[in-house]
Amino acid sequence: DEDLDSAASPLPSVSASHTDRRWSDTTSYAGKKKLQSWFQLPNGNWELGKILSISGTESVISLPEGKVLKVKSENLVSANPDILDGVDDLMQLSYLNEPSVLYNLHYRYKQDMIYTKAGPVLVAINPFKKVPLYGNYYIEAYKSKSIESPHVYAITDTAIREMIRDEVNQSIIISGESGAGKTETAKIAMQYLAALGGGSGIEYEILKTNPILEAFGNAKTSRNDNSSRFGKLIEIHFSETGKISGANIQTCKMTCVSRVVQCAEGERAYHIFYQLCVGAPPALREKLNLMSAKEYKYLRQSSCYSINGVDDAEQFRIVVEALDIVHVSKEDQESVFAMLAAVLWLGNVSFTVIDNENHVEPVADEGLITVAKLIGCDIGELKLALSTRKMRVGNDTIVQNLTLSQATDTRDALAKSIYACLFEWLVEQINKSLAVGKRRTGRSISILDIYGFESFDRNSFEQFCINYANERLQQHFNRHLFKLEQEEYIQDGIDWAKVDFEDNKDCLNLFEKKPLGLLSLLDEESTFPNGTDLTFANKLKQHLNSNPCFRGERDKSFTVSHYAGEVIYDTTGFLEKNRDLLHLDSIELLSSCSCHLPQIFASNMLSQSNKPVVGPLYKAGGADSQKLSVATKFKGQLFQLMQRLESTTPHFIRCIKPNNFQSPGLYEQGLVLQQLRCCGVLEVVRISRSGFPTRMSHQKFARRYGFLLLESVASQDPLSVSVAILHQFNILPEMYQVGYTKLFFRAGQIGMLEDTRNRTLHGILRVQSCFRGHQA
Ligand code: AOV
Ligand code: MG
Repeated sequence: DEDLDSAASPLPSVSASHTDRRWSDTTSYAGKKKLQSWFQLPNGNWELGKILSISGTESVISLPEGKVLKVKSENLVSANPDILDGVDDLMQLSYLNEPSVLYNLHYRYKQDMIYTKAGPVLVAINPFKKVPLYGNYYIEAYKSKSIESPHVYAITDTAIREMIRDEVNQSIIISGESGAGKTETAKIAMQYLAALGGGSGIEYEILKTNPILEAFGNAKTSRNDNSSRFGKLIEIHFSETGKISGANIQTCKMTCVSRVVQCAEGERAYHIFYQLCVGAPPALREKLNLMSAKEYKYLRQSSCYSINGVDDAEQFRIVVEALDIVHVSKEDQESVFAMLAAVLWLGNVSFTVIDNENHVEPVADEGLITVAKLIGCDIGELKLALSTRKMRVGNDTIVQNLTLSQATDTRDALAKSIYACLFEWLVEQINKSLAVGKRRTGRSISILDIYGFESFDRNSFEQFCINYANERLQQHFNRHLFKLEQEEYIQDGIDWAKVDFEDNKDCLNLFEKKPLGLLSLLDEESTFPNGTDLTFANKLKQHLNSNPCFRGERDKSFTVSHYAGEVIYDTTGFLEKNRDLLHLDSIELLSSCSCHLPQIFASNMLSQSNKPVVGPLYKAGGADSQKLSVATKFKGQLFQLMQRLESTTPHFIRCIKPNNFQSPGLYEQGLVLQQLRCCGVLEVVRISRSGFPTRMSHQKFARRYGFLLLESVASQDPLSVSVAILHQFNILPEMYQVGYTKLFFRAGQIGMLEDTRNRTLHGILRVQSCFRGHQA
């Protein structure tokens, strides 16, 4: 028998074997003879084997089913002792390698312990079933710290405490692939915050924004039955007393709402359409001339109308109740539903050819008549808006008839615009209702929940935008957990061995570089009247082939190497979706309507210039600013979101999807590993373990804990006070480092001091109140 340590080398991707070994050496387990080791099966999964013997470079191991194998020793990876099974924090593992991490997460997952810490990051594995971890009992337990195991509640509690302690705004940033559980996690965090209370029911109102935004912004995709199609940052404001005083929601608008008019098989349009169709009470049905979902062409494109286990009618009642609570009046609610019905009926508008040049006009059937009634416009004007376009020639305005495909595009563009405006308007109403905050302290906790990374069989403009957003988010994660962290050590003169991490700046560059990046080239091609998806694809291949993250593909496709994997994009429809043209004729139609929502939409479109408007009638000067493309606007919104986050202390939650079937209990090692790898979870643990995650300036430290000193220090400078505190509390030298401006601590060290401080303060308060009691 020889020492197994040298035989067992970690996998390349977790390499850095020097540091690995250093860690193992610091544990009591190190040096003892290991009996267990990980062995990788041909299918890629890892099995725990018992080592029977070792001779030279070969080992004999026995696998659980009794199979005995002779393997190369170098293919074995150290396993942790049983005593470490299921540790709360991956930082506690003696051997930090991929199979050990996978095993530990699975060990916990099997017992419904879906949360595990990876240093500062909370890893959440989607259970795809109800787990008994939530509700008031647990909220109270986490508040009083009688439970300490990792949880969304715990991380939210930390955010609250740090907001109060450091007087810095906090953010909870949730990431993960589509269907990994981000939106559910965001709601769980909100639940914990809401339990802090606020008065006047504001906390209840905040919770009720969820069913509304999900109804209008989520849809069933092939990855997730309740997939968010918009990004959301909810900022919750606090009063001096630590109660909720208000909130604000900022959305990164649905990249394009093409799902309204176009939907893949097996997927659905936004939930609210189906909820309305089955849930509207009889009087409303009659008023809106509602039919069942199957009767609407927009919804009929996919034969999927319902979702397993979801009662759309019941959801409709929940949405209506929520709208009541966020103070959307009954009258406004009816207008909202009328807009939805108008969108559906627009899809049923059909056209007939009126001349031999294939020009068309809408058929004056139930569809057309109902749309006119619902938005409150003249049938004749609606007909004209859908089938003609005004052109200016010299000083004259001429009217041009549209062909069938032009008219269909015009109709669909109108439907999409109405829906997009409606969503925006709703968010605005919700924000008005949540802005009740009396005296604002400026303190807040923000929760970020966006659409997760997506890779389908066919990926279009929507995936392109979503994955770009995720790339940005990943950069934020990298910056905070790797770059800034390490820069801070170096700046403060701390002895530090650098840890490498996967940087995604090449990929971000591919998107953002000017003038030769994906976004710039897309915008450029979109402004060319003769630009097509094919010319766009060719331009990409011509200019970007040297970027390591880009690869041109056959036909009109290209591949991007994202941090989370390669995705092939099909450029079909890219230009049209990016232009997202709405003719001025359509806007004029909306502004001529007698109903108030269409009027608001029209004026928003014109004033915010957030809608590219085409047509000869727009005023000179305004023209260019109105031509912002969808991708550019999206980038702008994304940057705004990220900017808000920049000034906050981030808390990261990484959601992991254990299988692609939305199925409980199924834990696919390969899939989990791929997600752990691409978001750098192991590297985070490595940095945290060798690093000093807690830090405090000398001044602050002296101020906060100085009063605990038994002997007053002669010299009053903060550094001496700090050092005296460290000595008095016997904090071991390897547990902290003294930097030029700050003290750096290893994880968990400050907790003990905080406890002592709280106990002491508590004692003082008790003495004081006893004293007052005596006086009374
Ligand atoms: P996502 O937000 O990450 O996807 P969701 O939060 O919508 O994913 O989660 C998908 C589904 O997983 C939910 O509808 C639940 O059925 C289940 N789920 C997630 N977390 C939990 C939990 N903690 N407990 C029980 N079930 C859960 V996307 O929005 O597609 O990126 O764009
Ligand atoms: Mg979501």
